[in-house]
Amino acid sequence: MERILIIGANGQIGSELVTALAQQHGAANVIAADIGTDNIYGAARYVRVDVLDKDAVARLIADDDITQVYQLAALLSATGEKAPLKAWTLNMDGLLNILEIARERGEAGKPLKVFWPSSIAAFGPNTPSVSTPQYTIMDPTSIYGISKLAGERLCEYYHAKYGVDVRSIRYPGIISYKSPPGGGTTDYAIAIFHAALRGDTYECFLGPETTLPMIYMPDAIRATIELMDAPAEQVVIRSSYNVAGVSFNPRELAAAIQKKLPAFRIAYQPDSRQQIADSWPKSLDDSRAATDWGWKARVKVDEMVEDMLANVDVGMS
Ligand code: AKB
Repeated sequence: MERILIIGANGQIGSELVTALAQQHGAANVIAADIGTDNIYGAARYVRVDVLDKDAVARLIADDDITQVYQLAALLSATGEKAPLKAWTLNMDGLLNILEIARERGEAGKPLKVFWPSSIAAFGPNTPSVSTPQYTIMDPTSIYGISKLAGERLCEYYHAKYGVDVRSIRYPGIISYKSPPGGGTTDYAIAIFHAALRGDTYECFLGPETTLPMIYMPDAIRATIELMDAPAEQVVIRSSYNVAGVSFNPRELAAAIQKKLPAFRIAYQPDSRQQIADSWPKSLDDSRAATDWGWKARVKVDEMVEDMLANVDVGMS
């Protein structure tokens, strides 16, 4: 029986992962943790804890006999640029605290399986941008991307040196309707749906031809759970796996929305996020995830657009 802790549970991925893991393992075996007082999503027991407080997290893990931790607390790319030191501290020390706890518990005969999200932000301007390989040049330019690349190296190090069973995915931009976007460069692909449903012209902060890898939330959650459920010997890569969903640019996404809402209009006003997006891949080669643990994306753009338009709650935006 698994006992699961999700740190950063009120964020975009956490909010949906809590529900999926509670369904899979039973709500009594899942703890949602975050720094706020509110249990926003309510599918599991909620505990207020800061991932930067290592002793408090270690106590929680010991007291509740936790066997799996999802460490999702982070500042994303756009927010990170506004507070680089805060982003570095949260993103690196948060991960290091969890890896250290996993090392200590492993040495005490109580292994802790860890999931940590990397991102397409770990790549940079000199990375081949089309069908970006699993192993390639990585020269991230945002503080968020630098923290993701460093985090990947830490994950591989803790696995090689201490045998920590840590697993990771380089998430593309994740599109979802249940929680608001969280300060990323790919947020436009969520905000555009809110504007379309409100009947507003969407002013896009990226230019029309800015193609980026994206993934719809159900595929992202399935990838995460499939990786965590894979037998350890199949998880050959312990830095982080490329996982692809779909790739499109704002002009193409707007056109897909216009098929359903012909009156929808988009205008372009690129800001500082354009520079971040320009340094990221356009599409990913995820063949290692396919070969090693059977990953295959399912959701296509038109299906995603239809589902978003049917489910986005404009009251939330
Ligand atoms: C961001 O835009 O910062 C994130 C990411 C791609 O990691 N969505």
